This record gives sequence, C-alpha cells and structure tokens, in this order.
Amino acid sequence: MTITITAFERSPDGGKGLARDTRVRWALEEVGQPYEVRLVSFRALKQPAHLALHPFGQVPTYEEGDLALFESGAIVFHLAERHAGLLPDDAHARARAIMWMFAALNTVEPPILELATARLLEGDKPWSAERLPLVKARVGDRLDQLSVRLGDADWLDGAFSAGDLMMVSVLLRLRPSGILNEYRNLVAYVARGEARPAYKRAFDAQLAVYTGEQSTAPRPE
Ligand SMILES: N[C@@H](CCC(=O)N[C@@H](CS)C(=O)NCC(=O)O)C(=O)O
Repeated sequence: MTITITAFERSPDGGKGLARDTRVRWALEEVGQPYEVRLVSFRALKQPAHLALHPFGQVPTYEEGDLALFESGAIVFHLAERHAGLLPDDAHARARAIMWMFAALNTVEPPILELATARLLEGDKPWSAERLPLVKARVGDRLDQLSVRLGDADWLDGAFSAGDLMMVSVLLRLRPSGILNEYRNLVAYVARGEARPAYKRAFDAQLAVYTGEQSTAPRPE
C-alpha cells in the first residue's frame, strides 16, 4: 500500500532538514518503507482539503490506504510499531524507547521551540532582550540534564531506537543557535544520528525539494 506524506513546498529553513517531515522520512528510511511526498504550500495548508487530514493545518501528515495520521510523533510511533528496526523486542526496553520519544517531544522540544519563537517572532518586542536569557536558561537546563544522562553512551538506552531518532531530530533544531556546541557528548550524539545512512537519505530527499529533483505525489481531489 502506498505511503504518502506531506511536506512544505517551500520550507522556511531552505532545505536544512528542520521541518518535521524529515523525522518521518528518517523513520521511513530506517524501516525500509518506500513513500511518496505531496508538497503543500502555506496557503494550501489552511484549505479544507488539507484541514481534513490535519486539523491544525500543518505538515507532516501520513496516508496509507484508509489510514490518515498527523503529528510526527504519532507517525513515527506507528511506523516503529509496525516495522522492525526502531523499537527493541524486549518489552521493557521497548517501553523505555517509547518513553524517550515522549521525552524528546514533550520535555526537550518545548523549550527549544520557545527559543525559536523568542528569537524569530518576538525579537522586535520591547521586552525581548529581557526575556531571551530566561528562555535560553530553560533550554540549558534540559540540555544539562540530557547530557548527564547520555554520558559517554552512543544512544539513550542501548541500541539506536525511535527514541534516539526523535531526540536527535529535536536537538537538530537547536543547531542554528549554537547552544548545542557547549555539550561535547550531545554534539557527538547528534553527529551519530546524522551519520546513519537512513538519516542521510531522508535529509537528501528533503533537500531535493530545493534542487528541483523532488518527484511529488498527486494532490487530493
Ligand atoms: N506537533 C506537530 C507540529 C507540526 C508543525 O509545527 N509543523 C510545522 C512544520 S515543522 C508547520 O506545519 N508549520 C506551519 C503552520 O503551523 O502553519 C508535529 O510534531 O507534527
């Protein structure tokens, strides 16, 4: 059954792979599932055809037969549950890998998003200079804690899992800020994720949208 995901027609990051379709592409590559991509303009995101798939008018979405999903975490979890390669067989290790997925999305990503908002959308507000250090400190707290837990391990809990895929994806969003560079082990952790052949294929595929090499799936009627 054909899998179709949606991605930005013109991502604001210009092909740096920070939009959330990249983590879904990465999961698809890790589990060896071919997929098609339907590119969506900002305008089309808020039109009824896309809102029927994604009530919040965002990317990515995932369609497979009569299943339609939104939320990158739910999509990656769906793929990890149905295909080998992203979740361990041992029940406890599996539960912990899922826990790390939630930690990435629910505990680490929010302050990172807040920092991006503070910089990009609130930078011109009169209170911005006063607020920015507070937001940065909250990101720093999370990175301190994550760095301590990771220590010198390659991955968060044994072998690479969907938890690492999500955590690396979330940490990559910090790269433009330079803050990650203060954490030697987190930089190495992110680099290990980026070195995976599946990540490279995913990154190249999203970049191809900008180089004109992207083949797109047909738009829904
Ligand atoms: N929690 C959602 C967030 C989705 C999201 O924020 N998508 C961004 C692209 S990375 C988007 O579509 N932004 C356009 C908009 O919100 O209008 C997920 O993980 O899928």
